[in-house]
Amino acid sequence: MTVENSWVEGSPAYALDEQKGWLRVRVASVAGDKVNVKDGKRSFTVKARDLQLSSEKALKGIEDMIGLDILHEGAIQNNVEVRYGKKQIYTYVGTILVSINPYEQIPNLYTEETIRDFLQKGAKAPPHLYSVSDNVYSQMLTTGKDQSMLISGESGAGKTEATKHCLRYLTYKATENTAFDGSNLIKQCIVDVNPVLEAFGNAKTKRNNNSSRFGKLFQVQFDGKGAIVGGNLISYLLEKSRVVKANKGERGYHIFYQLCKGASKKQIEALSLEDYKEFEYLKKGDCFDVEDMNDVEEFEKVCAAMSKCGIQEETQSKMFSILAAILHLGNINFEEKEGGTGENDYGEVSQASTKSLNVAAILLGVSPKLLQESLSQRTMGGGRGSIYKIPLGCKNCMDSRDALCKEMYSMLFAWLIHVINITMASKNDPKNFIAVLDIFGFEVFEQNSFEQLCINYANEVLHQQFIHHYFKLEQEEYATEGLNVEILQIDQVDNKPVLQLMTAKPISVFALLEEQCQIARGSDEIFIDRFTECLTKMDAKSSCLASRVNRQPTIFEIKHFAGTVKYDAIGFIEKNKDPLHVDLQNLMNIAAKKNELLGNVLKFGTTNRKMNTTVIKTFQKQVNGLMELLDKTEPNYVRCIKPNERKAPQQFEGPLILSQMRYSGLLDSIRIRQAGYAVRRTFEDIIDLFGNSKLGRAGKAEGGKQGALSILQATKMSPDAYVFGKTKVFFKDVDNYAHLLNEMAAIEHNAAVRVQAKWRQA
Ligand code: AD9
Ligand code: MG
Repeated sequence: MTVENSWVEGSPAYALDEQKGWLRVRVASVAGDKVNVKDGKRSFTVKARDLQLSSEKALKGIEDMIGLDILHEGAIQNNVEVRYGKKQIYTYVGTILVSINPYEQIPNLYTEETIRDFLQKGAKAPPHLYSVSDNVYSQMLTTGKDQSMLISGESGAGKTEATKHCLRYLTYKATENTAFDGSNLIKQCIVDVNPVLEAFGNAKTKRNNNSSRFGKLFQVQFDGKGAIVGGNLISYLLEKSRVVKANKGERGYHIFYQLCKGASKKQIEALSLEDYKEFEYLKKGDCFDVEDMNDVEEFEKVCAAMSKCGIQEETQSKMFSILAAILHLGNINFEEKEGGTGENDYGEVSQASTKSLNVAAILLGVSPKLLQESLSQRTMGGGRGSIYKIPLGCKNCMDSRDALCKEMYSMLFAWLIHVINITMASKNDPKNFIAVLDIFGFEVFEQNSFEQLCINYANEVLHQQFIHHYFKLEQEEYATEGLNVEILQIDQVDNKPVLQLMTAKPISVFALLEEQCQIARGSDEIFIDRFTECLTKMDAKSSCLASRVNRQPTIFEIKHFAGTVKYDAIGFIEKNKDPLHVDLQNLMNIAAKKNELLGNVLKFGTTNRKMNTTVIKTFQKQVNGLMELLDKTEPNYVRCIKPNERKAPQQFEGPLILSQMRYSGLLDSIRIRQAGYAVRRTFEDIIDLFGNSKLGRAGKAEGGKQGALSILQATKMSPDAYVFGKTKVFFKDVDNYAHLLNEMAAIEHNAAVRVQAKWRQA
C-alpha cells in the first residue's frame, strides 16, 4: 500500500505548513500524490508525503507521547501544543521529558506545596522536573547506580531554570529521607551557589536576559541512605571575550553592573567606580539595565550567597578589587608616540587615560610604570640566552590589555568554582551521585566562529551518547518482547561520520587546526586550504559532510546532525592558541606577590598551563572526561524548547519548535523506532479499537494474543506488516497501522463518526 492512496475523503489529518508546522486539517479530495485539505474555511493542496494521520490521542494532549496511537511529527506537535495551551509545559516521550518555556510564572508550578505533593505521589505524578528528579533519586537508591540528568536546548529554552528546579527538589527529597544533620550546610550551598554562578557567569544577551555564558555539570553526592553529603561543580568554556566586549543591546557579566550599582559608598570610592557608565567595557553594549532585574538587590543577594559558600567578606572585597581593576584597565587607551605615522607605530598610554592606568596599577598592586611597559612591549628571546624588548603598535597594546583582562576574569571564575567546591566537598566517601548537566545547545548564527565550532563539537558528542542510549533501549524492548533485535541499524542515525570529520587523526578539522597552531608560519588561510584539500583523503562518509563555501575563501561548512553551519576560519588559530605573552605573565606574577587573592587565582590560568596546550586540546579533554563520567551513569534526558524568539508567553511557533525537536534528538529517537517497528499496540489496544463491533466483541471474548490475532486476520492485512511480541503487536510502519484504522472505520461506522465528531469540536 502506498501513502498516496491511503487517504480517504473526510478523514482528519495533519498537513505540513511552512509557517505553522503541522496543522490539523480534513482531507477534501485526493488526486494522485496531491491531496486537497481544509483547515477551517481555508483549503490548500499538499503532497501526500506532507500529510500525516491524525492522532485522536494527541487532541487530548496526553502526558506521555509514547502512548500516542500514531507517533510522528504532526501528532507530537499537536500533542505538545494542546498541552501548552493548557499551561501544561511538561510532556514525556517515554523517558525523555520535553519542557516548553512558558515565559510566564505559572501559578503553583514550583511552590513548596507542589514539591510536597510530588514527594508524596512519587512515580505516579504528572510530567514535571520534579517527577523526573524523584524518579532519578529513587533509581539511584534502588539500583545503586549513579544517575545523570542531561538538560539541553538552545539559548533561552530554560535549561538553567530547569537545573535549579531539579537541584531544589533533590535537596527536599534527600531531606525527606534522612534526618537533618551536618550536611545541611552543603545542601544550603547547593542552592546558594546559583546566584553566585549566575552573577559571574551569566549576562544579558539578545536571546536571553540571563544567559549562561558557560556550561556546567553539578554533581550532588549522596551516602548509602540517600542523604546529601557533598557537591561538586565543573565548568566548561566560559565566554572570555564578553569581559571586554558585548554586542549592542547586550551586557558583560552581571557582577560588574551589580558591583557598580550595589556596592557601599565606601567601596565605590575605594574602587573609583563612581562613573560606571564611563567604563569602555560596560559601554560597548550600550545597555546598563536589564528588564525585571534589580542589580542593587542582586548584589546584596550575591554577597550573602558568597558568604554562605565559604567566601568571606574580606575575600569578597579583594575579588571586587580585581573586577574594578579590569574595568579601569579597559579605559586605558593607547596613542601613537609623537612623530609616528600609520598603524604600525608604537603605542603609549594616552594622556587622557593615565588616571585609569594609575588606578588599575594601585588595585593590582603594581607600579604604573610596570603596567604600562607590560602592556606596550614584548620581551623576546634572542640567541644565546639574550633577551630584547620590542615596543608594540597601538592595536597590539590594546589587544594585550584585553588579553590581560580576559585572563584575569577567567582565572577568577575558575578559582571561584574551586572555592565553592572546597565548601561543598564531602567529608566521607560518597556512595552515589546525581549529575545535572546544563550545557550550551547547538548554535548556528549568521556568522559562526571558533566558539561555535567548539560548542557544536560538544553537542555532537552528547548527541551520539543520546542516540546510542536510545538505540540500546529500543533493542532492549525488542528483546523483552522476544523479537529479532537485528532489524535495527545504528548507522542510519549515528553521527559518527561528522565526529570523525571533526576529530579524527591525522586528518580532521581539529587535527589540521592543531597542526597550524604548532608551526611558526601557521595561518587561518593555510588551515582552510589544507582542510579542503585533505577532504578527499578522508573516509567517504565523513568527507561529504564538509565543503568550502563558494567565493568566500575563508568560510567552510559542516553538516552537523542538527543542520549545516558555515564557519569563518578567520581568527581560529589565535583563538585556539589563546596566547598570553610573557610580559603579562610576569606582570601577574609580580602583582601576585602583593595581592594574596591574585596569587591564588593565578593557579587557575594560562600561566599555569603547559606551553603547547590549546583551547581545543583542553576542551576535548574536558568533553572526554564528561563522557567518561556520563557513561558510568544512567542518563535521564530533559529537552528544553523555546516556543518563540520574542520571549513571549502563550505563543507557540510550530516550525521553530519542530526544528528544536529535531536537533534535540527527539525526532531521531522516533526515527530509531521507525527503523524497526514504528507502531506498537498492546493486544488489548487492538481489541479495544474495534469496540462493540462484531469483530471487537469476538476479539474480546478470545482475549489477549489470540483476540488480537483473530482481528488482524479478519482485516486481511498482509501478515508481513506486523509481528507479535509477548504483550504487543508491532507494525512495520505507520501505513500498515493506517490500513487497520481504515478497516476499523469501515467495520465500526459508529467509531468513525465518533472520531470525526471529536475532530469538529476541537
Ligand atoms: V542559555 O543557553 O543559558 O542562554 P537557558 O539556560 O536555556 O539559556 P534560562 O533557563 O536562563 O535559559 O531561561 C530563560 C528565561 O526563560 C528565564 O530567565 C525565564 O524568564 C524564562 N523561563 C525559563 N524557564 C521558565 C519556567 N519554567 N517558568 C517561567 C521560565 N519562566
Ligand atoms: Mg542557562
